[in-house]
Amino acid sequence: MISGDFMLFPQLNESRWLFSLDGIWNFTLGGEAFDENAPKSIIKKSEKIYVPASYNDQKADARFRDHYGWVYYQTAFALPAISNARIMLRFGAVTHACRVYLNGEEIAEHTGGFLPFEVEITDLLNAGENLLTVAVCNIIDSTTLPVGNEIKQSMFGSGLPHFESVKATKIKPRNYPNFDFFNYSGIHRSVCIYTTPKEHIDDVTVTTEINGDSAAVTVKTDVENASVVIFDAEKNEVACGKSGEALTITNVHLWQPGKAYLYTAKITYKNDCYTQKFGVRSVEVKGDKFLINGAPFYFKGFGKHEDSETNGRGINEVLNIKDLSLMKWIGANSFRTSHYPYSEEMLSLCDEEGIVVIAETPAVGLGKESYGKLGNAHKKVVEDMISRDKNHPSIVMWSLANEPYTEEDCAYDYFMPLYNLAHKTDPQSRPVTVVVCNNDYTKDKTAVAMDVICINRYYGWYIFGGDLDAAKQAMTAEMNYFSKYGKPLIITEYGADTISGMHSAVPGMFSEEYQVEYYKCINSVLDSFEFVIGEHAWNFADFQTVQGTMRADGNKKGIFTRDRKPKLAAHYFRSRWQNKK
Ligand code: GCB
Repeated sequence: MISGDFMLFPQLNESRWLFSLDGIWNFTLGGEAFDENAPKSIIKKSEKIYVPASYNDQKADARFRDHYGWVYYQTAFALPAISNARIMLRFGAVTHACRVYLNGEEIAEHTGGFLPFEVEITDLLNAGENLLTVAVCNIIDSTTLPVGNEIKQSMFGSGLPHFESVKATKIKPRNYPNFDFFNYSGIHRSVCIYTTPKEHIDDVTVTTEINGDSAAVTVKTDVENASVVIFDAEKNEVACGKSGEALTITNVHLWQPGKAYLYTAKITYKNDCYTQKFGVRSVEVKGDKFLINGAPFYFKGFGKHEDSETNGRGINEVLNIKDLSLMKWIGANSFRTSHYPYSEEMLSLCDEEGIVVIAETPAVGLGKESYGKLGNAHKKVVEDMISRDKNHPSIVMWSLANEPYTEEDCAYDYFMPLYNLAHKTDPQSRPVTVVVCNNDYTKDKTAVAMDVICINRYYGWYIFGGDLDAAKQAMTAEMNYFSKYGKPLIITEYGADTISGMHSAVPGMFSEEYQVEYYKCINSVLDSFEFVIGEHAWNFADFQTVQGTMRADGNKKGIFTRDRKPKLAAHYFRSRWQNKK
């Protein structure tokens, strides 16, 4: 059994145990085809690998970095005697698809690399040692999110006659991402075992409504008649009642960008209890403004990645702390979880730190042909992401996709049901968007149908590279075009690759000075349009990508280096953002 609908973050409390399986596991690289025998026995000649983290950069070995296909993880554990409980095995994220085996028997299968899944193991455990094996596949193609290209071999030279002899020999298959970040893979987030009483709470949904100085708070659960007690941040009880009832908090403290305030709901049902943090805040799009708690909000910040040296895309909580601290240092107030749902741990940290988040699905790289091929995958990831993340006050908008092809009506027909689904699934009905970057923006009907128009644009880099005068004119023309829709617009990406330490008196592409001049130029355009309600520089930090002629050890558009050193542009943004609105 796999549960995907209800995704309460595991917790240790009076009624629930929580055991971590993170640590050093046994590991072996497999091939393109799934090996039936690998999960059945202890992996022979295994290597050591750390969980959670990508496996790609943990070894000084290109076979790990460039691996294509299946890998096998294994660990053994024993549990203390636990009676009368339901025992769950939970994975925070395994990228991209996996099969899970307990003591040689397959117990779960999951597709989608950025959201949690869990399986009940109460009746499957041995009294002593248990063997847990996880087979993980990293193949991406036109049916997966994110989308991969349908080629498996090195592209260079293909089609040229004198390369036919090379092609005829065995060239190792590889993934060709249709996106610009490294296809890091493996067990990326924590693995744990947790218990609940047999009769238990599976889902909690908190909604709030501000009425003057007070707020009505409703805590819904999947079980009937749970009792609810609400505590303020100082742990004083401020309201109590039953699940489903509107409870009143008087003299309410709002959750504000940069000034977070969290309440805690303690929910008790029979012998089970669960505590859920929440914030009281409102989000609304009105005319061409984005209102948080009724006040216009200007998004200052970044598109980001979950990406770091050695960990790859694996959760890195130290870096999460550092990143939010650097955001405060630079005067940013927000980021987008480009291009996939980030860890629950990061979103909770944003709740605590008052950082505003645009949460994005892993739908990146969608060409026109994707619309017929993805089946229910996109719908499911929208539902699952919102079910997991609905209670985070930091999240103020959902992004359905990054840069899908939207120059034709088929895109509108594809995205409108997803737009409606997101609104329907979200108990707060937050604004919904899709982030676009079309060659001919005048043909796009999809982005402008969303609650907020979100545009990625690279005038002065990919288009008019090195010519900031032309970039300014093109950006002005595009903003003039979008101003007629009467909707708010965020520039969700703009940027220039910059090699840290490269300087030029006359700013040229790739130099730190050019990055500053580029941003000054584009920002001067953004500042002249009232309906522009945000600027997210691409990217917060340099990050790893597939190797290629366009990338020198990854994408260098970071305002910080990959190890979080500020480039010149960081100081420029710091003085801009500390003084802006
Ligand atoms: C984009 C993509 C982003 C890339 C960026 C770039 O438009 O959304 O994933 O990394 O451009 O730097 O090319």
